Amino acid sequence: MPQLVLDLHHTEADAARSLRADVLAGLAATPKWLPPKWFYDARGSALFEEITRLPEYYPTRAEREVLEREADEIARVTGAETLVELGSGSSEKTRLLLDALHRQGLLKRFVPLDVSTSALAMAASSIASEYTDVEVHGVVGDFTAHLDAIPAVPNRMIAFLGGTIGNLEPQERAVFLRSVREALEPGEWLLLGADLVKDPGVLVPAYDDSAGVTAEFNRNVLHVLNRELGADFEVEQFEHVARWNEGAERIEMWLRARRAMSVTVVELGLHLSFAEGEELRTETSAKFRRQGLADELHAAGLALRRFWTDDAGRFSVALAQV
Ligand code: AVJ
Repeated sequence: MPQLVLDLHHTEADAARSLRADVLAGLAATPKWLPPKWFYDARGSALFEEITRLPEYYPTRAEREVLEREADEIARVTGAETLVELGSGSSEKTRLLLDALHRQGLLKRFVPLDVSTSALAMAASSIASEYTDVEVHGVVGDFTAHLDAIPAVPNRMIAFLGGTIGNLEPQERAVFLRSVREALEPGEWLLLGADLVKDPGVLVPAYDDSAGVTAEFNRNVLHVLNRELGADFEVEQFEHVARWNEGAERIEMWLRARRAMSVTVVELGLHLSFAEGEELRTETSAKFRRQGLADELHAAGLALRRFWTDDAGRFSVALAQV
């Protein structure tokens, strides 16, 4: 029987508290906004999986191309014995890394960290049953708060894939990268997937697909608020908007009120109104350049050692060392 351990640093009650705080702060602001982490209930996670298979959404395929090509090199350069994965997700790309580390006789331990207990338990148990000689130590936690819960064992690599780093604001990114640096010992590694700046003619359709899946994904956050907080958003009265913010070099997703509306959030005692055409920001997805990433890593005490992109130069995987 493989060894499987789960540590809880984040409960349903913590999640409920932080949802309330986020909604109170975001819906009181001008313009209104919500953090993208609340997209991912069961339906939102399924919609995101569907997004990763859309013809317009290149990041998942581009990152997989890099990992397929470079996984052995990543294992050779890092010599990592423990792979820590932040936001463990579907773990299909994780397997490329686990396999490479395993082939080279390095892999001792896998540490998936995710806010969702159910997603984590599923990922952890399927890896534990497939890699029977590997210890699986799952951590239920928030990657912006619980990196200190990563077990203190030698030769670790933290993988943060998918481009999720882009969801953080520059200041949040600086704090996050610092906390990665602080969780690691000198010589240990960060493997970072980051989407790159490119033609808005490619970027915008990736966030506004012709099948309308991203539109459903975007509106899903309102379903989450209706269910979790007793809100009464008329979800279909909000139109999906994706636009490229040239100055900030980021994609933004918004929900635009088709007409004037009032909304009550019963559990927060909150009444709000939307003017016709008013927009609520639901996600920012920053896009990067090699030098900017190197600078941000350096500012956090991390040195960029390798930098790869897919053949089309759309998406990057960076390997940095403390
Ligand atoms: C999972 C945060 C990387 O920003 O591309 C996909 C989420 N949003 N389509 C991204 C997302 C709209 C995705 N990340």
